Amino acid sequence: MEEIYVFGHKSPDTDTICSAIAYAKIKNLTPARLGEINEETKFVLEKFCVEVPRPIENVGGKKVVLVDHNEFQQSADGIEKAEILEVIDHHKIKFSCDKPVKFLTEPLGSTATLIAKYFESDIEEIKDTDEKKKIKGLLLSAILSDTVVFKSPTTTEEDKKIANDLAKAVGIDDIVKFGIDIKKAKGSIGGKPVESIIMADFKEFDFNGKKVGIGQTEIVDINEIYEIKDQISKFLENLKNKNYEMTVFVATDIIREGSELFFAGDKSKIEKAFNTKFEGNSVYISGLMSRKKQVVPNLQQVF
Ligand SMILES: [Mn+2]
Repeated sequence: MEEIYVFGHKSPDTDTICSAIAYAKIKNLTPARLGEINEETKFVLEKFCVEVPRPIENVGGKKVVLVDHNEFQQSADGIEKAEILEVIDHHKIKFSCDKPVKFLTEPLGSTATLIAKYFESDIEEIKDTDEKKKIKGLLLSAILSDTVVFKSPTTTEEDKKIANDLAKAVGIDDIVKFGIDIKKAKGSIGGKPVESIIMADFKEFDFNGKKVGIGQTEIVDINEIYEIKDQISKFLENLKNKNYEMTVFVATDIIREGSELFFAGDKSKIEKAFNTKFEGNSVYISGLMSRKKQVVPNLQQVF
């Protein structure tokens, strides 16, 4: 039988990887990834004894299911020539396809929430209890990761309810502690090259024909970022000059619940987008947690 590949976006995060694996297990498909997994995802896969999905490069001519993304810019090479069977996603929609496609979307905190919600009965029907526990553990981890342990403004009551049900099923009593453990697994950024800190979770957007790149990292101590402030600004500037109208980096302190926002590009645009003054190339914005819900729409509006 011809293989059907399930994968999420480039620079994969925990929601992308775990949603791909979980959906593949539920529907007997082949999970795949676009790029290396991060430390946080590695922690989750090890915790539930699940293998890292195989990498996939060009998907031209292949049958595919997209999870956790729908923009071709964030997808695999050759996606224009792939046969897209399904999309399951919680991001803004920028998708078109010349054939009918199954498209499942809701503004929930994670793709994993959508999978847990709409495929609950398929999951319950799985006979192998070990396999069922793995699926639920992965979905739980992805929800906690993508909602930043329910602190992100993208979090809904449904995310919380579904996560709590999943936690019960896999035997995790303290869901918040488990969530912080997942986030901490990303580890300290100390000593890591600036490039890997910024590019580990980096997405490209097309705002009115202008290419904007936005990276994000989540940390438990923002001071680590202040120590490498100048290097970050320099890297963003070089990156912008190569390929972008603007580059942005969002360093989110998950304990303080705010972000230091860095940029390279037109200062008046970003000041207008966030209605704030930048000292140099960055500013701390309290309550800023979500690229998808806060950074992207604000920037898109000024472009
Ligand atoms: Mn997601």
